[in-house]
Amino acid sequence: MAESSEYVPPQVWTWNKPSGGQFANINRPIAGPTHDKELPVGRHPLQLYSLGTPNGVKVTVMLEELLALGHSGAEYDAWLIRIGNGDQFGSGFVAANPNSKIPTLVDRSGPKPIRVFESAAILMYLAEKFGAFLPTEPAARAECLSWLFWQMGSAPYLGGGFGHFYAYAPTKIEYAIDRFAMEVKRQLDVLDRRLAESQYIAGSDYTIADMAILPWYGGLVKGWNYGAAEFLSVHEYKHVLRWADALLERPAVRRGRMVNRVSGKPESQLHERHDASDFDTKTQDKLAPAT
Ligand SMILES: N[C@@H](CCC(=O)N[C@@H](CS)C(=O)NCC(=O)O)C(=O)O
Repeated sequence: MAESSEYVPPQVWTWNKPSGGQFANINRPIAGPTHDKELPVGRHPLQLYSLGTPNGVKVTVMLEELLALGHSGAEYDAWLIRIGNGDQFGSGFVAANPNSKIPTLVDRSGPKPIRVFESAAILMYLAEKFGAFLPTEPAARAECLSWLFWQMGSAPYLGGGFGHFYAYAPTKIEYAIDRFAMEVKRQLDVLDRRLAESQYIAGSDYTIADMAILPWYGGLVKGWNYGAAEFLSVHEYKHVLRWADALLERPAVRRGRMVNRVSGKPESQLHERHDASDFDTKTQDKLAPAT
């Protein structure tokens, strides 16, 4: 292994220089707002403040699935939060989510707005509100929630660990990439073994556990995340690929993946969603270029 540079941590860490690497400009060691800005509010009961990242997509897929089932109360406005510009540090956003991360939901259907942050909390909130995609029978429910929280505990090793050091860090550190590649391959094997015996993650029904895991691990085996498909030999995870391909055929998954998306083909990007018809009329290829 290559020699690492001789960094000796000081007695007390201080924030005195940008850490380097992609996203360094939004990293801060303190919480709270940096500026005053109210959040916009649209006409629907549910207001989503998000971005089309793997964590954001979980929620837009869930909302599109609920609408596809006929739950009109799941109509939503999806507002774009550009985290690279620091929108998550506006005062209105921080009031809705003190952790300053997308996705964040505000339910305005009742007498008082209800804020919900953390993607798994949002998925559970919506599943319970509409009675869908979360089994009620105790064993099935336990299996679903176990996999949902498996995703919440595991994905930071994938994104913050592997993805960061493989794709974003300013220098390639063999020790860090080895450590997290090992863990991510182990996680993929966990999923592959599960999906060898089960059609969906939690059993024979499609649930919020599938919605949470798809954008992270499905995206990884499809080669969308970190350009790491070859490096991680993702073709080895045949059952994960079978499952991801099947889910990606679902119309609601296709729509959900377009919402708040700001990269990729123009026809796949619907920056904001305020009406079901926006998928046909407001994707980036249909909007006049800004002058
Ligand atoms: N555990 C959180 C993670 C959310 C998260 O990390 N969101 C990222 C984008 S995927 C974010 O908003 N980053 C902005 C920042 O760190 O300032 C969840 O699942 O909702």
